[in-house]
Amino acid sequence: MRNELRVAVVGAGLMGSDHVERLANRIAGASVVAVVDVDAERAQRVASKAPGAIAATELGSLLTGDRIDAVVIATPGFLHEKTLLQAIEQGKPILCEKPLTPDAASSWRIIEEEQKIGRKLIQVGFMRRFDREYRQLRRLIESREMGDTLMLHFSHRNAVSPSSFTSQMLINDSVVHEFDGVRYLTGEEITTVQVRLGRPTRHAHHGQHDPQQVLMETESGILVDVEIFVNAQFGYQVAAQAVFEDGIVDIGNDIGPYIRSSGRWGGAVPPSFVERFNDAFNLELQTWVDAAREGTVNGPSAWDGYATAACCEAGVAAQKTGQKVKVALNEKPALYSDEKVATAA
Ligand code: ISE
Repeated sequence: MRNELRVAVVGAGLMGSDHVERLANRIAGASVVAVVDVDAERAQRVASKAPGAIAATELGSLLTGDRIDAVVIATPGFLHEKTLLQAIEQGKPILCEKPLTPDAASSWRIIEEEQKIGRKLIQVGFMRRFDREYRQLRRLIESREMGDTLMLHFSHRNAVSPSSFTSQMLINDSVVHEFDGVRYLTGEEITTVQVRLGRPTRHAHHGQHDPQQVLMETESGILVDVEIFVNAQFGYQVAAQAVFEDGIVDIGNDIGPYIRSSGRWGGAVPPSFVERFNDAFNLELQTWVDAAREGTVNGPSAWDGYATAACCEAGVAAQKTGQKVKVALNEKPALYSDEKVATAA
């Protein structure tokens, strides 16, 4: 294996800062050498969490030369394309937070650039694939020990959302995880998406419809429903129920320590995705670092980023009409042809 991976983290917000802290303290074989953010003060503050890391406001000059080996992209999705193209041009391994880019056409441009290099460089930050229960459910589906999978029901609930979180972001930033989750769990592409807008909560922000119900179909006809509710107040929950011919499986129901105390029983609800997916984030980063040091990718690829971007596009169109919208995908290029839909075993 190569020497320690020298990483530049681009974007010093919540996720960027979390990745810096994890890479510095919990991940083996990597060090953060630079934190890049347009806000110099924020870059400096986050860089100070990683010994020896410098702060910068631009990635450009850091990429050329021999100062960094790999890039983590944790800026908002609409800024990903430019950074991805810069890093691909320099042949650097990339961990790109989801979404790869906000729409199918720009994600396809990334696929085209990666093909020019001729090898995979990108892992997309779909951390559910690294969650223990998601993996167990996928194995159960694959094994067919309870027969065929017929339906998947998902609940995706956030305690609160920022006031800037628009209706479209419920699809592009939140349900994007279920688009990938369905593809990962079933090994099938999603063929249609429909969105139903019912009674909104009084906690929804102005211009935001919350909750929403997203319905999908997969290639073989598995029916999927997702409740996305981003102001659910009580805490964070990402759960799924799989309906098989011969059984029902639930994951993500906070079966932590069961406590009896002071005349009450129960356990704790995680406040946000950072706590809920803590172990998955560690495994995601460690897997990325190990693969990057070997010059490979061992996680959700640019193809997965593109396919989910196409689902998001269909979802946003479906929000407007309430109708079923077909998901349009280009043919999968040879570079990704060895991948089943579900990578990251
Ligand atoms: C956030 O960006 C995430 O990625 C979380 O996993 C998701 O639950 C949340 O809804 C998103 O806003």
